[in-house]
Amino acid sequence: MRLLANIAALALVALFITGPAFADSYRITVYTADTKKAGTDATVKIRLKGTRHLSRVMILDPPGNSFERAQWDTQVLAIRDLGQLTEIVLSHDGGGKGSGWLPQTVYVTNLTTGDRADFGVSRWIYSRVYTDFGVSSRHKYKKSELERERKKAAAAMKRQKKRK
Ligand SMILES: [Ca+2]
Repeated sequence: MRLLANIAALALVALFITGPAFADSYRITVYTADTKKAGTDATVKIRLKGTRHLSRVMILDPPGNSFERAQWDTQVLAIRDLGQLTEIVLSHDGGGKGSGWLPQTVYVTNLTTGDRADFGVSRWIYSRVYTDFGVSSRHKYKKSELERERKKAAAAMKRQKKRK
C-alpha cells in the first residue's frame, strides 16, 4: 500500500510539474465541408503528432452545435509543446443520427510560438475509425499577427458560447 501511495504522490508531483504552466495554447480550427450530410453530432476526437511528442486523444468540443455543414469551429486546448506538427488523427464515437462526418480542412496553430500547420482532410470520418492526415502546408505568424490571432481565437470561442 505504501508503494501505491508513493506512486500516487509521484504522479501528482509529475502532474504539477508538467501541468498548465508548461503547456502551449493550441488553437484547432475545423471547417466542415459544404456537402450534404457532411455535419455530425458525434463526439469528435483528435490526436496531434509532432516531432517531439504525440498528444493524447483529446475530445474536440467547441461550444454550440459544432461540426455542422459549411461551418467553422474553433477550440483552444492547452497541450505541452509537441514540436513541429506532422500529423493529426481524427475519429468520432458514432453518436447522433447520421454520424458520418466530412471535415474539409483542419488548421492547428500553436498560439504560443505562432506556428500553424494546415491539414487538408476532405475525407469521410466514420464511427470509431482513426484516420490520420499528414501536414499539407505550414505558416509562421509574425509577432504582430500572432497577437491578432490570439484575439480572434478568444472572440471565436465567445461567439460560439453565445450560439449555444
Ligand atoms: Ca453538430
